[in-house]
Amino acid sequence: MNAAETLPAEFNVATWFVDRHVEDGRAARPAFHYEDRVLTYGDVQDLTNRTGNALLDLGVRMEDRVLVLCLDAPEFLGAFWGAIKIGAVPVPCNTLMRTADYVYFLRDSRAKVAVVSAALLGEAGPALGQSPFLQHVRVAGGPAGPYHAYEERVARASSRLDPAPTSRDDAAFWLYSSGSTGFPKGAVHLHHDMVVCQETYAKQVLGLRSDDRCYSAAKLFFAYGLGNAGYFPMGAGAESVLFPHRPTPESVFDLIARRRPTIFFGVPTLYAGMLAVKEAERRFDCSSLRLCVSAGEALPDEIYKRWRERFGVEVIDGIGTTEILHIFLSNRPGAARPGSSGQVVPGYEAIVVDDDGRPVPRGEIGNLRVKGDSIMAFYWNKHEKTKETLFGPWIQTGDKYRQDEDGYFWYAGRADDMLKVGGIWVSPVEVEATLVRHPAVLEAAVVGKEDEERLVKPQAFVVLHDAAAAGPALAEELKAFVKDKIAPYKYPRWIEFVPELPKTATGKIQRFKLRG
Ligand code: 3UK
Repeated sequence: MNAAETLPAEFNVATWFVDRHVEDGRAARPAFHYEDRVLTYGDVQDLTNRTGNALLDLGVRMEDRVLVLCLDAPEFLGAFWGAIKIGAVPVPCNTLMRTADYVYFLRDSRAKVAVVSAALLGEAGPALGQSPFLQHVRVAGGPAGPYHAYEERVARASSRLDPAPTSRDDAAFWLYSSGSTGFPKGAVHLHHDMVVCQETYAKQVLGLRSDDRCYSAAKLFFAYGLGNAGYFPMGAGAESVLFPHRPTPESVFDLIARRRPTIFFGVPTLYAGMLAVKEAERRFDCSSLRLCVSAGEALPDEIYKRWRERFGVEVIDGIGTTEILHIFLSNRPGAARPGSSGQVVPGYEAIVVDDDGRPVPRGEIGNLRVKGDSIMAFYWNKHEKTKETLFGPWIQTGDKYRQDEDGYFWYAGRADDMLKVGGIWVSPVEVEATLVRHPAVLEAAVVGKEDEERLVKPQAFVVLHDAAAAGPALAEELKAFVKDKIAPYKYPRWIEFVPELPKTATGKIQRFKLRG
């Protein structure tokens, strides 16, 4: 699908996902279920318009960035769509990060305004004074501390707002993506990108309809969750269940039983955790589900099989990336090859190439390249990274893949050292750099190791200043040390003390020699 052929040159994507439903008479239909509230499509438009006006009042103009540090809650929807409707650029960010990460996001994006959920102020608060660009903070969903309350300002703003005359190719929003070295990269997405994902994956693979109800354990700030729980159900005029808390296996089952979604979106680690809940199929009514989706890392075929046996519904695995915005290779309901990432989603093209960019013979492993009109325009202020990633209309994802005779794609690892842990990026370099901040540690190397579910978790090999200090107590101390210093999900689940690390002649750690 090419947006230049299907969308008008002047196009504001908020009119497509928000205003269209009200214009077509669906204002009273439920859109979002949040705690014990229901937001109708009319409410979403009202929130969008009021937030847009509140941002205009603060001096936010077209192309200005607005940091969205929000839980899956109404303020996320208001800030995201309100900013887009005035032609500004919302930048949702990961709510699991630490203060230093938020300082970076604020400075790199040069956001003028930040909308922050109150529950995140503890970690984000110290960052808010450290950006020369940030002028205003609005705090939502609880005590605003020294800042103004989002809800109060929104209630005072007008509910009438005309969309800014953006082009279909204007920047609409950014999403940060972590790399193996260096800081996260802001992937710049355009006004047409979400429409492309809606028309391809959501419509043609999920077959999303207005009578569907989506629930995504992956949060809205992830590219995966933003589609699953945000613009996909909105595009279809369907319903979405928002859950602002941590998705544990029990809480997710409970929500499915109470809220009765038709489609559930998870990551392999969560499916494994849910399968470990005894008697879950008897304790929780999951009969509302017509389809389950997995992405973020490869879904082991065992999990696919056990889930179908116990819950009578398929989990279809598909691969997406932040840069491509959503899923471009996917299994189809009823035609899955468990263990594979499925076939190309209609509207995209995918090829496997060698290191010179030439297609490899079918069945051979190479680098995955994808073409489609939802691919980011570029990485913000990362010109070299952009050039390493984009090749004309193609993008190289950094994944190794092989395609079988029937067109199914099989994941064969990463081209870099990056790890996907519970569906979220972990850079070994960052974990290593954190370990060596501990006074007992001389050097460290971090690699991925499969757990008993065949899902990758970080493992650290550590060289100590004093080898005699090695032992379970220090291992636990180092795990706690990492959890305390960087986003906790990055901590090494296993620590091996070793006398030295394998290195090249130039002193570079050879991580591949440590992989089990
Ligand atoms: C890996 C998979 C094997 C792969 C994502 C939108 O995960 C998403 O985006 P990220 O930028 O990570 C992308 C990378 O994750 N990956 C994702 N899914 C799979 N590997 N099988 C899979 N099914 O390395 C890819 O390059 O965080 C974004 C929509 C869905 C998503 N999963």
